[in-house]
Amino acid sequence: MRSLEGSPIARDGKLLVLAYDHGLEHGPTDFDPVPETMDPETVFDLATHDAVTGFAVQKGVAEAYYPSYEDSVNLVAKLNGTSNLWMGEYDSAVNWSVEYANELGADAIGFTLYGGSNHEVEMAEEFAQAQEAAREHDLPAIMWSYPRGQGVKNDTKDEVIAYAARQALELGADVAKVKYPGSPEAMEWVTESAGPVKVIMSGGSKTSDREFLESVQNVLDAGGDGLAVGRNVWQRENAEAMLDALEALIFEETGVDAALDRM
Ligand code: FBP
Repeated sequence: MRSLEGSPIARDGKLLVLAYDHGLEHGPTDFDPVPETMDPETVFDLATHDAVTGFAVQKGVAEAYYPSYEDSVNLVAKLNGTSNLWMGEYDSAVNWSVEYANELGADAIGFTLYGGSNHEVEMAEEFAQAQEAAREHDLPAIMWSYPRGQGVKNDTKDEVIAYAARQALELGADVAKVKYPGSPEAMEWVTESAGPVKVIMSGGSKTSDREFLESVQNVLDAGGDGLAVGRNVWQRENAEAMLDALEALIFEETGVDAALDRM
């Protein structure tokens, strides 16, 4: 495991990764709620907020926009990804190498693993190569650990998410990004399963301000280390205010009510 001490993608040991790979993973309809977010610059500008410790994008967006933001944004190079048009068993194409991500100025790599998919073996082998290359460049590896596919009946069940967190530890990730398992008790089991690996929650589809902040608080209370979030930030008209609230909650430990007052 690589310690995140000294890495810009963590602040006081906590992470707030803003994710913006949805144009590939879901398609442009994700930008409908706030049409300006179709323009990557709009979301890159959000990623300059102090609360954001890393910004996760795919290669093409990084190539086109990161050179203008390299002084103000920490790049998480999301190395694999697949469109929603793919109808086969869950899989994720590796779209760029760690070497190229490093050349573009990446501060960390991001990699999806679909445990339970019929393609799990190939994906784990690809992760092994990426993880070892990341070690050579001293880049932390964040695993989007999402059990899905033929072997997985319920991808939000506590034992499935604890397994996802454990898989991240076993395979050498530094951070595991997992779905919230539904209760603080289940989340505690998930963070214990990950050992020293940092566990961050996947944001999910947009919910109310309070509901979303309470789920983040539950993750922190259960020993989690923050959040990787897309839609729950940039699908809001007041995305900056939500980042203000998340900064209060995650880094200043204010609790939900005081965080809501920042909005
Ligand atoms: P959200 O906070 O919007 O869920 O984004 C996190 C993320 O992991 C993105 O990186 C990715 O594009 C998306 O979720 C995938 O969502 P799903 O596969 O669950 O539909």
